[in-house]
Amino acid sequence: MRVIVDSLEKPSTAPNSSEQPNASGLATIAAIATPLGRGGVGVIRLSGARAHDIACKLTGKSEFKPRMASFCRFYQADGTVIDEGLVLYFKGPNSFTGEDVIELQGHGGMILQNQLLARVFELGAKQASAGEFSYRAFDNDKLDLVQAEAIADAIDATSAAAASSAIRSLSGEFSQKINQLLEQLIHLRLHVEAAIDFPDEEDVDFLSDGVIQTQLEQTQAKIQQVLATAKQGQLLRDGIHVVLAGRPNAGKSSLLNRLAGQERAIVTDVAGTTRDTLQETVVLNGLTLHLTDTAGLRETEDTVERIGIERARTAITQADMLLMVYDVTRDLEEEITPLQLAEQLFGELPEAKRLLIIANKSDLLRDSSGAQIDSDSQLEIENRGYEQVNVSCETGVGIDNLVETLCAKVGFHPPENSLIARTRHIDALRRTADCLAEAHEQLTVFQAGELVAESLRQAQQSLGEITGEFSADDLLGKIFGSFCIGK
Ligand SMILES: Nc1nc2c(ncn2[C@@H]2O[C@H](COP(=O)(O)OP(=O)(O)OP(=O)(O)O)[C@@H](O)[C@H]2O)c(=O)[nH]1
Ligand SMILES: [Mg+2]
Repeated sequence: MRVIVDSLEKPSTAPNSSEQPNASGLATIAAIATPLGRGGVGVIRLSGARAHDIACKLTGKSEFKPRMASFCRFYQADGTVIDEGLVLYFKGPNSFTGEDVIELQGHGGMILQNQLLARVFELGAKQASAGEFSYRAFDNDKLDLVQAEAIADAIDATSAAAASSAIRSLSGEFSQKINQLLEQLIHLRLHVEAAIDFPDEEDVDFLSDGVIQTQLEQTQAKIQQVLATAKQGQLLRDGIHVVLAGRPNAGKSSLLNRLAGQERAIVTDVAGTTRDTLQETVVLNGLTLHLTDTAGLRETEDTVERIGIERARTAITQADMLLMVYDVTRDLEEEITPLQLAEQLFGELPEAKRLLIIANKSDLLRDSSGAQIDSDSQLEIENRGYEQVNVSCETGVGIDNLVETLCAKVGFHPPENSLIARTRHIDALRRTADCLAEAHEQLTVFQAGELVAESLRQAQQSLGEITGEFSADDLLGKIFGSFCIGK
C-alpha cells in the first residue's frame, strides 16, 4: 500500500527572522513584551539557550530555580543599577516557546526598559523580530498555526465576544475540529487506497460497496458544519465595512451618530455638510461595524465637495454592506422608488445581499399627514429580495431593528461558544470542500479510484494548511510577520 500521510518539513528558521544561528543552534532572542510607555511594570522576555546565563550575568546570581520568582537588581557592566524587579525562569521545554525563557519584570517606562534591553543585548541576546516568540512556539510544536493566530487575534480583538472566541481557539478547540476532520479524511484515503491496491479481492468491491461513499458524504457534511462555524468566527474577528450613502441631507451623519452613540459627525440642515469620509468603529449586538459616513451624492461645481464625492464613490465600491439612507419626505419626490433611487445613486443596482435601504425621518411622515411609507414600493423591494428599514435618526425609532436586520443580512448570530477564524481558514475549508465534491463525482459517476485518491490527497493538503501541517514558508512569513514584537 502507498504511503498515505504526506509530510512537509517545517522550515528550520523563522520567516522574517534576523536569526543568526550560532554553534548552539538558534540565537537567544529578547524583546519588550509590554507596551512601551508609563506603567507600573514592564516585562522583557528572552528565549533561547543563553537566556538563563544572560539573566545570571545581568543580576550577579549564579542560578534561577524554574517557575520561582526571584527579586533581583539588574546591573550595567560597570556595576551601576539599572532597575530592580522580578526574574522568572521557565526551563524548556516547559515554556511558551519550548526553549528556556526568562522574564524580567522591571518598572514600566521607556528609559528604564530600553536601558535594560540594551544591557541584555550587550550580554548576547538578539532583538526578536515580529512574531518570533510565537514562531518558535509553533516550530517546537507548542502551538499550531490556528493557536498562534488566535494569540494575535485575542490581542487585537475589538469586542469582548471576539476576545473570548480567540481564547477558545487558543485553547485548541478549533484545531481539534480540524484535526478530527483530518483523521476522517486519512481514514477515507486508507479505504480508497486499499480499494485500488486490492482490486481483485473476491466478494469485495470497495469502490462500489457504498462504504466509501457514505464516509465521504459524512466528511463533506462535517466540512460544511466547520465552515459555518468559521464564517461566524471570521465575522466576529473582522467585523464588516458598512458605508452610509445617499443624497445630501438624507441623515447619513445623523445615522452614524446614532449608531456610534455620540456626536461624531457634524449634522446641519445645510445640504452638503459632510465633505470628507469619516470612519467610526462600533460594536453592536456583538458584531464589529466599521462605519464610513460619506458626502451626499449629487452633481456639483464645488471642487472640495466633488473630491468628497469621489471619495464616497471609492468607499461605496469597497463596502461589504451599503446602507442607502434616504429622506422619506423628500428623496422620492419625482415618483421614483427606493430601488430606482439606488440605481441612480450607484450607477447600477447593487446586489441584494450588499444593500440595505434605510427610510429615514419617519417621525416627519407621521407628524405631518399620518401617511405611511408607500406600500407599493415596499412590495417591490421585498419581491426583488431587498430589504428596507424605517427609522428616525431624530427619535431613535427603528435603530434597533436596523441593527438586527443588518446582523441577519450578513448571517451573524449573537455568538455563543464561537471560535475565531480568518479568511485564510475559510479559503482552505472551501478548497477542501471543492476537492471532496470532485472526489464524490469521480467515485459516483466514473468509479475512477485513482482520481478519487488524488482529490482526497488534495483535500487533506488544503485542510492541513489551516493548522500548519502543510503550510508553505511564504504563508508562515505572512502570518507571523503581522504579529507585534515580543509575541
Ligand atoms: N426630523 C428629522 N430630522 C432628521 C432626521 N435625521 C436627520 N435629520 C435632520 O436632517 C438634516 C440633515 O442631517 P445630516 O445627518 O446632516 O444629513 P447628511 O445625509 O449627513 O447630509 P450631508 O452631510 O449634507 O450629505 C439635519 O438637520 C438633521 O437634524 C430624522 O430622523 N428626523
Ligand atoms: Mg453628513
